[in-house]
Amino acid sequence: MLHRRKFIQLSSLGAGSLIASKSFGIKFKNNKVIKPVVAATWNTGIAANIDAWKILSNGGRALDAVEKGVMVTESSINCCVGLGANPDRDGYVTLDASIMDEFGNAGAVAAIERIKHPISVARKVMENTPHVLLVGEGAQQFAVSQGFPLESKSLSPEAELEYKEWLKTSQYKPKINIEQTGTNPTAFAPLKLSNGDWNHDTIGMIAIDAAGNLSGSCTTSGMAFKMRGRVGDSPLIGSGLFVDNEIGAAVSTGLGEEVIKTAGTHTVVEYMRHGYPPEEACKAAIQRVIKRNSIEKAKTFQVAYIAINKQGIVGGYAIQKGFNYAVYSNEINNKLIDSKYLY
Ligand code: SD4
Repeated sequence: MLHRRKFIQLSSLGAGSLIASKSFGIKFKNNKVIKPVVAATWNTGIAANIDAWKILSNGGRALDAVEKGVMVTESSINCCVGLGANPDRDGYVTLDASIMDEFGNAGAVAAIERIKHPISVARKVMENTPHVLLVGEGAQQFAVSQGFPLESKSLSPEAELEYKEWLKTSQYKPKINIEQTGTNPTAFAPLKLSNGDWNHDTIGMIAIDAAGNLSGSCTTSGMAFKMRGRVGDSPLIGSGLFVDNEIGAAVSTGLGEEVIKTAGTHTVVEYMRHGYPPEEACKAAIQRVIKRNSIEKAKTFQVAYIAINKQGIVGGYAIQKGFNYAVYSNEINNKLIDSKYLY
């Protein structure tokens, strides 16, 4: 339950339209709900939102929007997500994805290879199996059985170049989501040096549809040059993605190990259940990550969350400067928003 003093602080932070009910549900003082709304992580969220918005603005289901939206990013061979992304340290591109609908159904795949749209396989896991998560070869076999074509093993030209460069030293120091150059150029080196367009490898998307239902999706190639078999937060329900249609939805990006250890997105949604507005809920979950690390250590990696509540309000928070997310609604016409951050 939200303590009185904390609630007063939140109210002064602009949370005045929310009250926490005795049953932990959230009631809004005014009944205004902004819908539909879609939000997606990073600048790649702009293109993804456009396809999601086509569905939402036509009265479509949030689940369809969050699947179709992130498929745009998965298809882009010059991007960070999907088969065009950097491989693991043995040279294989392995992908993770998860999806959740308004009924709390969930599906996910991890370490899947040679499949262009892991998010759609995750949806098939949710809809056509009694399971939540399929991994590796089994996930690939399932995808093929569902009609997904097996794509080529070869790396994209850009990933090939980066991998060859990495092989020169083969240092096992995955760099992730560090957007600022900072004072220590090694620790803060961006993942992608050439055009600066992206230096992250995940897209997370959350949406509320015209019917007021929530869904979310998350898809990633994980860390570049990761250990073979490494799985991050993105396909783990409650870590990379969580949706509770009574409360809200959240997705994460950043160093997956830290998100997993704090059950990141479930934590965000639970803060919202206790009355925190989305931005404050994300901040509180980020503080949980900091709490189990020294500040010095936390300054060397990135974790970021975005969240949406039942009122259609979107917020985000990150450890480091440089995280952004795109929001599309009737009021906000697909705008990239710089996230607030701790350091
Ligand atoms: C992971 N969270 O596999 C993902 C990586 C990420 O932008 O978000 N990259 O740990």
